Amino acid sequence: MASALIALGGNVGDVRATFSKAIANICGMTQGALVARSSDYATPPWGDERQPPFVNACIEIDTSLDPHALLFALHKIEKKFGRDRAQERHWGPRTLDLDLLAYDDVRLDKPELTLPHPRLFERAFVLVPLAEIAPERVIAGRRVREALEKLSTDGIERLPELP
Ligand code: A4P
Ligand code: MG
Repeated sequence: MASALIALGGNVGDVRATFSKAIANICGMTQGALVARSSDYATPPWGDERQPPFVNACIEIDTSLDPHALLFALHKIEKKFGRDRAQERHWGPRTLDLDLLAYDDVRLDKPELTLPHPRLFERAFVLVPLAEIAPERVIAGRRVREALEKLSTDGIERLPELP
């Protein structure tokens, strides 16, 4: 079994409900066991500010799929929850974005799959939820908690648990 860290994001529709269903699908489709799930966070849009705020979260799963098969499953789940890559713009609004942040200590440098995720350390909307579930994890030589200390977390708010 390998440990995979996955970031969830979205800003179209009932994103928190989508996350709950998507996480159940991720565990089902990836033969994965949920190890940890962060809180949901409301986050200001990054990259392209002309869009509504996002909800972001991170999970850790144990999975027997290899990294490519795991990413393929994540893309299928994005599509199932209404993501249409043909209709969207880069960094623009979407129902569900699933990024593979890290897979054990695997390093890959392919356009279709780069591991660890190349923009992970620039993004407080990823590191805040990740630091909640894996503060001491070292990814590409950097400890998650310390990487987060370098970023501004302005405007990021932890959302209360859903009833
Ligand atoms: N790809 C390569 N490596 C990976 C990996 N480790 N995980 C490839 C996932 N995908 C990977 O992905 C584009 C291609 O990257 C895929 O075909 C995949 O094979 P994408 O998710 O369609 O790309 P994107 O979303 O347009 O770009 P990018 O850079 O992944 O950006 P984001 O972060 O996904 O952009 N602001 C806030 N607050 N919260 C957000 O969640 N998200 C975005 C979307 C913009 N601003 C945001 C948020
Ligand atoms: Mg993405």
